[in-house]
Amino acid sequence: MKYNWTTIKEYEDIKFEFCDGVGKVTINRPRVYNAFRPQTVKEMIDAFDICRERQDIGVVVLTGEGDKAFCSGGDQNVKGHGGYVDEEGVPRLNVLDLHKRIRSLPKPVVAMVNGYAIGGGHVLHVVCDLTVASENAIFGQSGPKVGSFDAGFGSSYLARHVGQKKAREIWFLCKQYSAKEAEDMGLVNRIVPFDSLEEETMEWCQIMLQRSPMALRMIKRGLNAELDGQSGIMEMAGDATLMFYLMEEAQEGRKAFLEKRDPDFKQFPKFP
Ligand code: S0N
Repeated sequence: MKYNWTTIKEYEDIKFEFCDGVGKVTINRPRVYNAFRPQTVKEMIDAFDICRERQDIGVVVLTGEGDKAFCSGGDQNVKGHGGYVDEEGVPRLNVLDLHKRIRSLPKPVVAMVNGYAIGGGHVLHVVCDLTVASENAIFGQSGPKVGSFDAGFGSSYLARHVGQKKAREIWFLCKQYSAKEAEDMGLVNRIVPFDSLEEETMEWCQIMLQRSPMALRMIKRGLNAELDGQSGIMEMAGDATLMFYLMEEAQEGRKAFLEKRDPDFKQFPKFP
């Protein structure tokens, strides 16, 4: 099935499109197997910020262009002293900011893995909420082979998916794993033939779009909070405040202040 994707915003390194409640971010650097440079990451961060703001986007899909790679991690051509060097010559590791954006986005993010998810590209799918992969997808970390590592979400959150022993194996050996192996170790939610990848992913998105957005948001917050310490609690607490602001009880406090009277909180139930 073909989807009627419309462009949300034009970028140099990514495509950013919309269809039926779904925002799709596609890393568009197939010549380097969708490796990211600082510019790519900057554009993805911008697209994810737009996804956060737009009311008509309920779910975000992250993918790579073509049938070879989802993402092959940091672009080795621009790796310099202290990070990946941008146009101004500044070395950056701004992909970490993207990880935080994906994790704190109050909407589900689905990695649609269409080929290699390697190195920092593997970390990107690990950070997403769900992974739908094509049969030709290949997963793995390569850091210790090429002189990098991600001791953040790429390790600790990975271990939550696959367990400590397997996470250490993935990082220490830098082997590559088939889609089936990745599914067996809990890294992938669903595998489909390459030709059905977008259709299946969109089906999953449409199911989530039928669900309560606030319920999905709070589940994501709760699952994150367990791992994210004080910042995870802060995000969940922020949403609790948001919901409180929607209640008459909170509105009574504000109204009383503006009307220069004592608030009447006695009228509100004390749930057991
Ligand atoms: C993906 C691999 C296994 C595919 O192998 P295959 O099929 O043999 O194809 P190739 O001929 O190797 O590749 C095709 C063309 O694509 C280019 N290319 C592939 N990957 C990259 C890349 N990462 N950067 C630049 N170019 C790439 C090839 O050069 C080739 O081009 P031509 O035809 O012109 O020669 C295989 O390609 C592979 O192993 N790729 C490298 C994977 C890798 O090691 N990636 C980097 C790992 N490190 C990171 O990602 C660090 C990320 C990071 O910044 C970070 C920092 C702090 C905290 C967290 C992170 C994080 O996110 O991890």
